[in-house]
Amino acid sequence: MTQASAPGRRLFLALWPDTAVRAELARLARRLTPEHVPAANLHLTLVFLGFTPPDREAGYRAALDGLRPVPFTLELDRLGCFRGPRVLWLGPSVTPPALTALVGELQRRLAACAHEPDPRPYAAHVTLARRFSGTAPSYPLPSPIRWPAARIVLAESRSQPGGVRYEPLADWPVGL
Ligand code: 2AM
Repeated sequence: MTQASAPGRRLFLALWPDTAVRAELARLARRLTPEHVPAANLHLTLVFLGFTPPDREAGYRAALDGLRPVPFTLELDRLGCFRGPRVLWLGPSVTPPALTALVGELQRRLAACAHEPDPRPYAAHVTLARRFSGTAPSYPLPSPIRWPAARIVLAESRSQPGGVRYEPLADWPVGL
């Protein structure tokens, strides 16, 4: 007898780009490598929540109720590679204090729902490519991408035949 898998979905919180920023990120990724991720998948992870049963998801949503992040702008000017997963990423050489504070606040709120924070220090990055076979171009990027934070999204990561897709489930505006 096969056992049904427990219900739940793979979730994360991310800064979601608007159309213009997404287009800029996608243009850069396409220019850098044919192994770029689909434009629709571009985002900046804030907190990875992992596999989440429905009751836990409801708790997370309640804990994030009334979130009012302070506005900030990312200057994405630095390319790098995570060697193990062969990820090519774009990030800020200076992480805005408001972004660090936001990730801290999210972690505090989620800890109340027994979320276990990632023990690694937060590294703000946008994944531009996976299974990247090249060498990251030299730092700094000639023309940084400016990203005024506008929207935080609770997203689901779905594995599909064509590859992984990220589906926004809920969002919170920044600075309203
Ligand atoms: P990435 O930010 O390096 O691309 C959805 O899977 C998002 O959550 C992706 O952005 C992904 O990595 C990030 N992610 C996936 N697994 C993770 C993990 N175990 N720890 C932290 N972030 C993870």
